[in-house]
Amino acid sequence: MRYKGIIFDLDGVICHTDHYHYLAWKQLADKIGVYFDETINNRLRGVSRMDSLEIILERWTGEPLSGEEKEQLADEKNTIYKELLKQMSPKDLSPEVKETLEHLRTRGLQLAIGSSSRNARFILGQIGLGDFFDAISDGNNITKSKPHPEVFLMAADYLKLKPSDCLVVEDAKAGIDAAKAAGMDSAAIGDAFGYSQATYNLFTFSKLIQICSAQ
Ligand code: B16
Ligand code: MG
Repeated sequence: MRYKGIIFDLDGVICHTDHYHYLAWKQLADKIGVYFDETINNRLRGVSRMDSLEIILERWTGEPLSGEEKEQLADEKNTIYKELLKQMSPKDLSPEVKETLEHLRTRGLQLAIGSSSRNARFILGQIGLGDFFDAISDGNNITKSKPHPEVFLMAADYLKLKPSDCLVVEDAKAGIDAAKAAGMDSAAIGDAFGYSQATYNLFTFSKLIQICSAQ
């Protein structure tokens, strides 16, 4: 097989927490009087919590905020977001994603998560995949967010695989760029579909089986 491991982004690939991110940021933005909409929210895909806040604060017109104040705002958003995540359950994992993951495992592939989120383990638990992946590289083990390759290089390292043996599945252009910077092939889905830097485009998640079956 062409690959030995697959590294999956979480939000926008395995499940959809993007709307919860939107609702939580929107609540915070409304509170501090900053304009925020779905288009701005799209720029937050794959971006770390603090970098997301910086994007939202591009429209902030008040006095410059201190690092501590920014941390407080990010914490406030995360509290709202985590409360929303409690609604998630195994019903938020689509049968197509579940069956494809199980099939890929039976083919002997190593499967990992490569997510910018610091809530990745909680989300995986909510959707019933708490013990499924062979490795999890997330926002808690990285210092630089996508498009920096760190999150995927760490995932490959946890799997004990060379980057060139790994395929990354991503919904964010920043994530596709991160895969390329890591020396990994990538498959773009959702918002990243059609992005020129991706190795493959996934019209549907199950198309991964075909890609991985090729020599
Ligand atoms: P948290 P992914 C990313 O997840 C989200 O796409 C992005 O919108 C979010 O800001 C980031 O995680 C950090 O999330 O606040 O939970 O640490 O797409 O890399 O799985
Ligand atoms: Mg994503």
